[in-house]
Amino acid sequence: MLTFYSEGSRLRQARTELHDGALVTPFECPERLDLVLKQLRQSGLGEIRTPNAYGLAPVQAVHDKDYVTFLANCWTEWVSAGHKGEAIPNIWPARTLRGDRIPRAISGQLGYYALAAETSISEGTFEAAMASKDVALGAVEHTLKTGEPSFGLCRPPGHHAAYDQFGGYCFFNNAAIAAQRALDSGMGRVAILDVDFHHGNGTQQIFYQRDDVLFISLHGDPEVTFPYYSGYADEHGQGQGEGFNVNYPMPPGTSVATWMAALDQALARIHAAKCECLIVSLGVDIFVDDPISEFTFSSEDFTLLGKRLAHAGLPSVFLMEGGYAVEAIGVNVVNVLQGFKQSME
Ligand code: OKP
Ligand code: ZN
Repeated sequence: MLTFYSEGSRLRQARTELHDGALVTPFECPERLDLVLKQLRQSGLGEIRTPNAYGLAPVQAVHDKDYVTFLANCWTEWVSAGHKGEAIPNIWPARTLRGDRIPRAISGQLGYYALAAETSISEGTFEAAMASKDVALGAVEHTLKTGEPSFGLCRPPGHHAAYDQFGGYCFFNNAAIAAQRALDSGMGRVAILDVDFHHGNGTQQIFYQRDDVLFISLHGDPEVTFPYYSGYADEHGQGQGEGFNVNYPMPPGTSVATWMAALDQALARIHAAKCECLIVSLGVDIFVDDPISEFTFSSEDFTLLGKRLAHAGLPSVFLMEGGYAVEAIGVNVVNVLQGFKQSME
């Protein structure tokens, strides 16, 4: 199985994340790449390739043009406005304010385009987001061409990024960009299965009114976990998209057996909807020792997950989402991929 990876992903070197009322070193850090690359190299899973540069068109196929321009210019504008730290929003068009204006000042634009405050924009963030979507596109192109599975070691992650909003460590929605590419190449319907601990609110929002992408997410109950305002079981999709969005929220501490039972339901829906290709938003923050998440996967459970995903029998693309600074993230990712590879017929 090929892996796609870009050195450009290292250009995101943020120093600050708003966490527990303090500015801390971000959990979503470049060392995550090293941990995964190290295990991939030891595993003999397959070659690691650098993707082509695919430009902005595939980004603009799922994101707002003005949002992309905002991300491209944000750091420069922030610095030239004289701000000292990294770009962090501190006001939003909240429910009682106007949501129909995009202010001229970068501080006003930040709140307009942000859905959360933990994620700063730093020098190189846009360039890293570009590299990350190229990784996703390289992976999906390879799978479309060969039918073989592929792994995109995306960083920064993507599943919280919506049509015109960043947050939750995400800027461009890599899975959505890859799914759109698969549709544009002639696929009739694509499934995106999001196994990250956090609900993939961005992916849900991008495809909410569409029936050509089936979005299914297993995640921590938003009543008590990020992103709080999305990911409930009654979000089914809208209009044409009715029935093509499925959420399985589960409480903190949920057993692997319960989680796997939800996965089986998800796979049955993917089969019933006649999806032609599977994109997995692969967050390994469901690991028991993840520092910011509350599910209970062991490293061996990830092998089991890979095996079950192979039973769907679809051309599959794995795209990295979350999983934080613990040595085990490399092992856990490789276990999914090895489990998948071993179970393919
Ligand atoms: C990104 B991805 C934890 C607060 C959570 C943001 C989490 C972003 C997760 N105390 N803050 O889905 O792994
Ligand atoms: Zn997550």
